[in-house]
Amino acid sequence: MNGGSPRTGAEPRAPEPSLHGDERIAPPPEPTRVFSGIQPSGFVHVGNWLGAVRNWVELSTRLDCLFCIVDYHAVTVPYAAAEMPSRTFEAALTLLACGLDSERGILFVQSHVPEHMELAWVLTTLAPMGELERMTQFKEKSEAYGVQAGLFMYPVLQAADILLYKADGVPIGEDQLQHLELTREVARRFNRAWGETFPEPRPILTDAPRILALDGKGKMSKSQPEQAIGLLDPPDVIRAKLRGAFTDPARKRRFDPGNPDICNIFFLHHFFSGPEDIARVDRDCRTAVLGCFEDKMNLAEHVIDTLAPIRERADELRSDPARVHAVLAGGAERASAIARATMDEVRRRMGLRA
Ligand code: AQP
Repeated sequence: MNGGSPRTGAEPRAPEPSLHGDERIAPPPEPTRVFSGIQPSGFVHVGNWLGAVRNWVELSTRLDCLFCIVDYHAVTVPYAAAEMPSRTFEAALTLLACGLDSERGILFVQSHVPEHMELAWVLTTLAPMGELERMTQFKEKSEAYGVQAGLFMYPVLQAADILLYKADGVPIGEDQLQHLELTREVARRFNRAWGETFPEPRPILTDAPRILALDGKGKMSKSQPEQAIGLLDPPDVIRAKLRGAFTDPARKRRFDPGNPDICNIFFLHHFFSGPEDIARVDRDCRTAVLGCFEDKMNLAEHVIDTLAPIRERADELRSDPARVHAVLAGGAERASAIARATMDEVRRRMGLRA
């Protein structure tokens, strides 16, 4: 099969309930403004796409949306300065190739709008230290890169990103829920201290809130590129990566029956393969008619076909880099107008620059 949007056959996982129990009874109202971000810390992968970006594209067709390449977040881990411009460009190009568009929503780069930093500083005065210390990402990244205040303050900057635009809907993957809960807490604290200013943003999750890495260990992420399928990976790279991917760990020999319910490859089929294929894989894996290798190569072709339109649009855009830069310049201008108005209000409420 192919096509730009993933197939979801049998639902692999129900969308997470929203943060308030009572919202399970009545669905929450549609958000009025949506904000989300992606780090230019490597290539955009199918985890980003299934967990967030395809939702951004859909939401941008009907809501007021801002999407941000959060480069100041990406500087919290070691990187080469010479690579940052191309990473940022590639992130923008990939998002546009996925279907974002300057006509529908604002796409911009965080460092082009300095008010993000200004609001982040204000919010540090309201962010609870205990909660920042408990953040899973802070603990994991501190272990990998050493403890520093940038990693510690990361969720505060994220709160500033969202609140600067008074967004009330944030389409993210499951890994960001903890950070968003902090944003909600900071918004409440600001409103209590300085008067009603910010909405409490809600998460918007897809039916794939957590895509696992190809080795099945942890989530697919940009910091492990060999365990992630890039949206722009060439077909041979996708085949090679899937060839080495983990399946049902209990299936040791070719004629052992497999259990698709615990197989990461079967989970991925739900987003790339048609319902008939999914049913066939489910049946033939359990009876060992289908081997893991053959199944992975079958999935690879579906992934390649599904991502083909994104790759084609990316190739077109690459031949016209000025278009990508123009979208980002226009986006920064439009985002800045909103950001300046919010900061004027924040300063006024706080008695600053009176
Ligand atoms: N594996 C995933 N499954 C579902 N959603 C995911 N997202 C990230 N990984 C998955 C969502 O994608 C958006 C952008 O997140 P990001 O820029 O933080 O992506 P990353 O790949 O996790 O990049 P990092 O942080 O540079 O990699 P690590 O974590 O290895 O350091 C978010 O909405 C995120 O939830």
